[in-house]
Amino acid sequence: MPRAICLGETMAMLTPGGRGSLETADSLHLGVGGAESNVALGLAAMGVSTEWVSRLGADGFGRRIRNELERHRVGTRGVQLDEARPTGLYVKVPGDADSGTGMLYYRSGSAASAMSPALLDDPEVAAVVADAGLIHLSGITAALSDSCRDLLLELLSRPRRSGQRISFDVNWRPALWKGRDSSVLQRLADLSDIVLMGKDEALLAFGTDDEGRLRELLPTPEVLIIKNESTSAIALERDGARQEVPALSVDVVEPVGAGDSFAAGYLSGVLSGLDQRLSLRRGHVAAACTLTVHGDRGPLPDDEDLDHILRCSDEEWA
Ligand code: KDG
Repeated sequence: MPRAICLGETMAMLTPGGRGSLETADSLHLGVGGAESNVALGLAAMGVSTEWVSRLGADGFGRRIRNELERHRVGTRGVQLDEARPTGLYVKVPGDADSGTGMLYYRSGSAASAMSPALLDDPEVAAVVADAGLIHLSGITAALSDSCRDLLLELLSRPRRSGQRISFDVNWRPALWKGRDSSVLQRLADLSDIVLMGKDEALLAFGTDDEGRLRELLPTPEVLIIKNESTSAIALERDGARQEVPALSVDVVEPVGAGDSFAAGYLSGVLSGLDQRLSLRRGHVAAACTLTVHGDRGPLPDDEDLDHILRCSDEEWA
């Protein structure tokens, strides 16, 4: 199976103890969180050989993040250490399904925000990029800094070796785009091969959630994946084919990370040569596993159960 790399910032993640508010919590739980490394962990858990490319502070948080990824069989040879800047931090304040979940970022000036096109000249990074069958990126990186945006533009503009694909998750994060020009997202998405977005994100990032209009705005990618909240996911192929697969109905504990799990499930399906329908189903199963837990990623069914779920009839699925 082709190898994958996921490039983007990962932060130390703090969650109030007892899942209470920051005002009353007397402890903070320390974990690890980042959209692209969540996808890397999900891909590795689904048997895809995966490397994570990024930049961490040369501090305890950075070492912890690196260890955590390696512990889950995600390669880190393309991770640079920054002696001058810290690892980013974010605080996740869980809410209920209605009030949503709060995210507080402490990442401006972080080691990862200093990534630039020069990262691609690092021999280790160049080697993993050259070897990758799939390169997964997200709109979050473009929002971190001008140099991060330029890194994505450079990576996406370079000629790809035959068969190498780029997936791009729009990952709309309004807090990161404040005071920055988000119109670059359309260019980045249109330079990619597989574009993933929520219907709500499409409206906010591209001004429309109409399928036809989105295809007009993004004519180049071989497929656009549009996730319709908890209802369904749609694959719109360049040749006009359309496949819609209903989502699994689950009791949501916390939504953070479910989009990344969906991406990992879907992309692992594509890398294994599954068709759009089965790849979308894989995405839904992985997302459901994450929606039903507090962390950024839920435990997956074993291969046999997963295969059984994927191959069930449409009636059994819905
Ligand atoms: O998708 C989950 C991410 O939102 C979380 O891990 C933090 O990377 C993160 C971000 O930038 O929001």
